[in-house]
Amino acid sequence: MTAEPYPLLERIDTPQALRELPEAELPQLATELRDYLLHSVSRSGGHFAAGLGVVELTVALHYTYDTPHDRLVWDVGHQCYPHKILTGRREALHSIRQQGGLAPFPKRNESEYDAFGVGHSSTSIGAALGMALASASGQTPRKVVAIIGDGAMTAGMAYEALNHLGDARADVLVILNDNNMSISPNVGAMSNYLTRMLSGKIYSSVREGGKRLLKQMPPMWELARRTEEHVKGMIAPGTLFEEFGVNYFGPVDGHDLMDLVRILRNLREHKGPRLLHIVTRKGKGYAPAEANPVKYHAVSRFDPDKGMVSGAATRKTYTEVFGDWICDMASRDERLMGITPAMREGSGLVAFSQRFPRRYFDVGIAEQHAVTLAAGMACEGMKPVVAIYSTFLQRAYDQLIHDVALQGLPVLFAIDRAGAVGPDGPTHAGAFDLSFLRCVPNLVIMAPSDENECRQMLYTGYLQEAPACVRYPRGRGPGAAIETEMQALALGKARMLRQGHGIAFLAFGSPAQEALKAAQSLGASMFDMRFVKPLDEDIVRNAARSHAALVTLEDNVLRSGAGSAVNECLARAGLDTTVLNLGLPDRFQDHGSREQLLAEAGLDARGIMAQVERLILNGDCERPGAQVVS
Ligand SMILES: Cc1ncc(C[n+]2csc(CCOP(=O)(O)OP(=O)(O)O)c2C)c(N)n1
Repeated sequence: MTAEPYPLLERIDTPQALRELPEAELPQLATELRDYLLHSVSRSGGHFAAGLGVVELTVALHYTYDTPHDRLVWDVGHQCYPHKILTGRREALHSIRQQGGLAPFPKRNESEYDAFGVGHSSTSIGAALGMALASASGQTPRKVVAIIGDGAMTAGMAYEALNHLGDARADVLVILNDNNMSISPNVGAMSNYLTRMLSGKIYSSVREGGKRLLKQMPPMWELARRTEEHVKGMIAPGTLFEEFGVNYFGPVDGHDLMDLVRILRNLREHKGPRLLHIVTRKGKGYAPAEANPVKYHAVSRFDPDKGMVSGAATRKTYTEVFGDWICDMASRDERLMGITPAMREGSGLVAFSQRFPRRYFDVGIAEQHAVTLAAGMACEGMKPVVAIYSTFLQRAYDQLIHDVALQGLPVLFAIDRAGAVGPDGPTHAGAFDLSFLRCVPNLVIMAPSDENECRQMLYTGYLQEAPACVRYPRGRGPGAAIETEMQALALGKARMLRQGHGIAFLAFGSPAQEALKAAQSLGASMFDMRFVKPLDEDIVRNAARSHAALVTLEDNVLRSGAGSAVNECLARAGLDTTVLNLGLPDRFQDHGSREQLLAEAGLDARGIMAQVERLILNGDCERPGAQVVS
């Protein structure tokens, strides 16, 4: 960046300084803020297009609300970069998502301006309502604003909170940031409804009318009355939000900063549940991002003058392996239905959605519904495949147990981003699925050690007459040759990768590659366990009898994970073998690269060797049943 290209922005170290600026300088500040965001994120990578879309809104909010006393609750939080810049973190923005740097999302212990920690979507209205009710119960009076996108408005949680908000009559302003985009183009009846509201004559007349109202700057009650009547009259009979008991204002242009300031000033003085509908453009102000907001939702580093250029990849990611498999499988079996909760790109379903549009279902950010929908399809003889990130499957846990597993329905869960995820931080960690899945009856759980195994496991799971899960990590595998032919694996059977002596490594999924290196150096035996459930208990018992010690490895928290399954098996068999369990620690790991997080957990070859030497070779290892936390 050139020296001092941001004369106004560089003076804003706190929102207080922003509030001291004359209103006339705000547009210039917004221009600088947008430019700063572009240049910083193009150097660091990170979430981008959503932030560009809320530059004016962020300036207007901090200008009109008394932050941090008043609470701004950002939904998902991927759009919070401008907020971080204006709240004392400008200079640190370049470090975002890197180990030791700024967190990728709002985080309460990073800044007093981050009122609520986020990462998973659609929590903002509920959290804001909680804060408003706390404030109303005699605590410090304050204003609370929830900022939620139209994508995040596809989730059940948002409606559960609206339902409560309208009834509680609590003092919350919800700002609906409508850009007609989720990560992909937004879907669903709500999205269609918002589009209809904005279309054609209704929108322009409301907008023009709204502007006239605002220019006259009437006293608040008058504005409220007239705006309400106006909106009721124009869009009526009452918006959906009003049916919920939430006063609706809008739609207004979310890039007209001066209007936003005036509207927010008025709404701030208003009481009760109210919703301001703003219309913005995702990627606003950077032409490549406006043209392709999906591509610029989250970016790696790029040259602002040239835009993002995709590099030629040599090895396939696990996501791509899944994307190829589901297309191959769908062309063989017409019963296959592919389901994603709003993650078409991230889950590798773009080709499937294009080739099999009638069997492709993007249900919006609705993980719970995605799983129950699959259960319903399975009841009728279909073969649903739910493509879901490990972290988001947490949302659908009851549906997985109650709707799928309990009924023994053949739903295949393709669980992406399992294990350490990396730059998105603890909100997106896939560290828990083995623990929370292993205890559910009727499930088959597989973890591939390479790309080909992933493909064969997906096929194996698909053939089951019961629910099955394949959990695979973010990024690329070791580069195994992928067989086009699909072959079902023997259920619950591990495979030996190396015959050694003394120590046996039992690896579950992706740590197998690093474990193999360690096993080679130590002359140890090595098993690719493949199945976390059913566990290959014969292999476990035999390995325990023929080796002095076992080392289990998994890309999952140690607590209740695959290593625990081995410990339980040994305890049941009365085997007193020395066991070292390696896996992710019993704490939330901060953001960093996936490799850094794995190394931090001692799951790289070096870490594995060091722990084995310390804990086994020095005779310092705990007995089976006890966890050795790295
Ligand atoms: C529970 C959950 N599921 C999926 C995601 C992944 N995700 C992050 S942002 C996003 C789209 C959000 O769209 P919207 O709220 O409209 O914000 P925009 O990016 O359009 O500004 C999705 C699906 C998530 N964060 N949380």
